[in-house]
Amino acid sequence: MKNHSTRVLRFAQAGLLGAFAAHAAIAATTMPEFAQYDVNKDGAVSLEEFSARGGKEDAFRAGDANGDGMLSPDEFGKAVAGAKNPMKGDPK
Ligand SMILES: [Ca+2]
Ligand SMILES: [Ca+2]
Repeated sequence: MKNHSTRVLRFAQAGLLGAFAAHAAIAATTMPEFAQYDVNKDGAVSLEEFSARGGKEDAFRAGDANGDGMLSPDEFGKAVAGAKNPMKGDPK
């Protein structure tokens, strides 16, 4: 009885870990190193932080959808994706 419930628990944990790892892998590809760019940890990447890591101002402007001069994690992902994609133009 005890053995059985332990095994089920382990299985559940493995499943959770697997799901978490997959999610982390997806997050890593969509927004690489956001935390590394966000030096002051205010949850947004400024142009200074972006260019300090070698980011191009063009990519920063392209990613800054709301034009507040800061990249949110979401905007950061777009800026990096745009920088990696040599094709300019509207992806839609
Ligand atoms: Ca910051
Ligand atoms: Ca912004």
